[in-house]
Amino acid sequence: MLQKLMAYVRENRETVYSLFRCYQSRGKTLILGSELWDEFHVFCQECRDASGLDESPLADALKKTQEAAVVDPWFYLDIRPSVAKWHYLRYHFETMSFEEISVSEFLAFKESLINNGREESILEVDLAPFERDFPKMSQTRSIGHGVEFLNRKFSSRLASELTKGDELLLSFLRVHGYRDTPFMINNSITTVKELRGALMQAVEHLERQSRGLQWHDLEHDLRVMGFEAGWGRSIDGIKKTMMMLSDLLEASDHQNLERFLGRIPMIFNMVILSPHGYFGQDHVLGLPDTGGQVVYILDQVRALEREMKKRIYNQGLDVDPQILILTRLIPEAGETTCNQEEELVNGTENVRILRIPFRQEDGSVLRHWISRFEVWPYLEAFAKEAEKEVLSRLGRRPDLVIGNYSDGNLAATLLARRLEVTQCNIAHALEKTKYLYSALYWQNMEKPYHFSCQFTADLIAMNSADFIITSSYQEIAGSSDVVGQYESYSSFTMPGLQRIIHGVDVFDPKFNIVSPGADAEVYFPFSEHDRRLVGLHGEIEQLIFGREESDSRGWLDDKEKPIIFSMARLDHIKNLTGLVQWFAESEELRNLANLLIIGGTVHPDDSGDSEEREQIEKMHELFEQHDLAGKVRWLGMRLDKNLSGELYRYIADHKGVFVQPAFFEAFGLTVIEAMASGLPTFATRYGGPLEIIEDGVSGFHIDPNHGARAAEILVEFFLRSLETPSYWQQLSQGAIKRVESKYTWKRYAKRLLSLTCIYGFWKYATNLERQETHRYLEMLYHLQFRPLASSISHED
Ligand code: UDP
Ligand code: LCN
Repeated sequence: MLQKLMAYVRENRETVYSLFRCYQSRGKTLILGSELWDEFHVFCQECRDASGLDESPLADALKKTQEAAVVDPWFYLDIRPSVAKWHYLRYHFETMSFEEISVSEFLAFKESLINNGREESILEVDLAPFERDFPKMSQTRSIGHGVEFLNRKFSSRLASELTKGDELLLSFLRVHGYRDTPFMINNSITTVKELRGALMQAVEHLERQSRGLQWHDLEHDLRVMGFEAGWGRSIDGIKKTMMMLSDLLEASDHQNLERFLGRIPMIFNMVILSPHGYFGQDHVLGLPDTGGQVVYILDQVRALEREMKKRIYNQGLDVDPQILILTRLIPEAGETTCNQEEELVNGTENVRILRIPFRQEDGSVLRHWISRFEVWPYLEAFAKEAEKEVLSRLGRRPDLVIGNYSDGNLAATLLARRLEVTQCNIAHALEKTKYLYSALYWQNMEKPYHFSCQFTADLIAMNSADFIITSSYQEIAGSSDVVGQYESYSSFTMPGLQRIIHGVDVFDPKFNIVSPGADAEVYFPFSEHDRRLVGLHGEIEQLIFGREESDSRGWLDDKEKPIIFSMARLDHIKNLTGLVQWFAESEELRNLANLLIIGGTVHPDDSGDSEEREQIEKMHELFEQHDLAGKVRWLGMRLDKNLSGELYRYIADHKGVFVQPAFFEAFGLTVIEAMASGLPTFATRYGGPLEIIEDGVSGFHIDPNHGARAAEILVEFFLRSLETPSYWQQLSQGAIKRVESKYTWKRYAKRLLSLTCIYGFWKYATNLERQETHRYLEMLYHLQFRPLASSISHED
């Protein structure tokens, strides 16, 4: 692409000059890709000499440009020709030269725009040199499938270095055990040759035994041959695991290796960190900073415990797995249980929420909720206290530490390094792409958001994790026209603080897509009548069709119309007010349907969150401006899961739809909940929903920046469903099938456990340790992050 572009610019000097001048004349120093593109069209129409320009390599490049920066005599561009690939270029107005430049030069130019043309000396962060020998993927379609790549890459290496590979497997078998009990093999097997012989002897022995026998009937004989527990419970299971290993010793094959590793007992307990927000089981969803992450973790631990128990049982062991969720203790916790130190998670045997307070510098406990943007000074002490708690609870190191969101991932980094255990990160939502120019103009946003801390913490945690799981491909590398959330960390600048040359590499095999599910006990199709909670219908009807009361605004006059439903935290990014506005501005839509919104509270004074307060006020303004009472009902309340599950279905009974209008949604649990219930769903095309929904088959994509078009899509759907009632059914079925086939917690738990085993093995067997990177990150933590964090606690 670059060569063709350069040639075009050389051969069409005048047209290119006029076009770039036209951009310059607009007087903006930073121009977004979409603005460049709009302007380009106007130029093509207005300029007589521009024939052929709209199909030229320059048009192609501008279409793929994310951003341009202009200050006379320069015009800088960053072009993203395809997912996760970048080129940086600059044009000189006087010489008309056009050349490729380094990312560092591009970022330095952007800094100079903020610093009034001054060049500054700045810390350049570059992780690339530390990872030079690390295996990386090259194809964009491999992104998010890191484990498959590692398996292919290393198993062939294992096979080519045969004896070394076999010895590795042997020594790996030796490291397993629980407390003082060894698993798999004992000291009587010391060489690969002995292992091969013992396996052959054991399999022959098992073939002579009767089929119903179990490990404890066989353990005496097998122990003499050199085997310990862990191979399986039933005789067939034990034999199968042994034969798998024999096959592997004969010829390494990555699929067999993956299956074999999944059978080795490696995971008995886990620690999950989620410090911010209100982490509780009741009355928390919808509170500030408290949404999908809490739902995700509570469903995740139930599924993980189930799967861990199943695996441990099948491995023939009698160990009860334990999972600890570490969160923040909030003494002034309102009607939530976040002031309790410990809680057993409902529906589990051994999963506990442990709450550890945030402490001030003098050791006193911080008593009230603070926003997720202000947690940074408290995390180090939190992680230290967590470490003590974990070791005393488990009596050993955990097998896996999982961090959640930026703060949990940083705490996980601190904990995993100290305990020397495997670290997994889950971002849920990265803030960086949510706010325009959040890095470049960080200084203007520092007071409310403290992005200096958050983005530094993100960089440290992302690079420190052994593996990262994401809910979608989108999250890592976006799409052909939208930059991925992780990708946005590959290079960026925060003037006056740091210039990130190479921060995160999305081609790193640490990235794996493991999508969450919707709790199938709660969110099931409306057509499953026997399971329905009809007892809740009175309450639901009251919620939907009741009068305006202290926790609601508006009511619905026409009960016959289908309902457009949306439910979310009342954050700016969720754009619930946008949806109300589209609805208000489309007469056709108002004639066809009612609108029901659940989110936040209707009283601004009840909210401690500034963004939420702003949205509440905006919502009231919309009601007044467009006279929405009678057509829109807004419930400022939080529903428990069973009630919301039945509410989705109730709305489906009446041929309603669900809309998720967010400016950006990292994944979107409400989207899969609504779909699992059978609601045709219309969701934002920015983020996870683009991948969850197949447009026109299992729902519809809408663009939150083009509200009128989104309203039209809804109108078209309702009209078509009126004409052909089976159309609604078709979309409803499509939605249900999509969730059943792709988004289940069972699938999630299996995959996460097998990833943990596989990364554990490769970390042991190769130099995946990344020691150099860790040393560099330690410096970044101490010299950059800590002073930034401590400056927050000294703010007035
Ligand atoms: N939720 C809820 N009541 C509310 C708002 C949200 O039960 O008033 C639940 C919703 O059902 C979903 C989660 O909170 O399970 C929100 O997750 P999502 O991924 O959609 O968004 P997030 O809040 O994490 O950004
Ligand atoms: C946070 C978000 O913003 C959502 O998009 C996700 O669905 C949720 O976390 C769970 O991962």
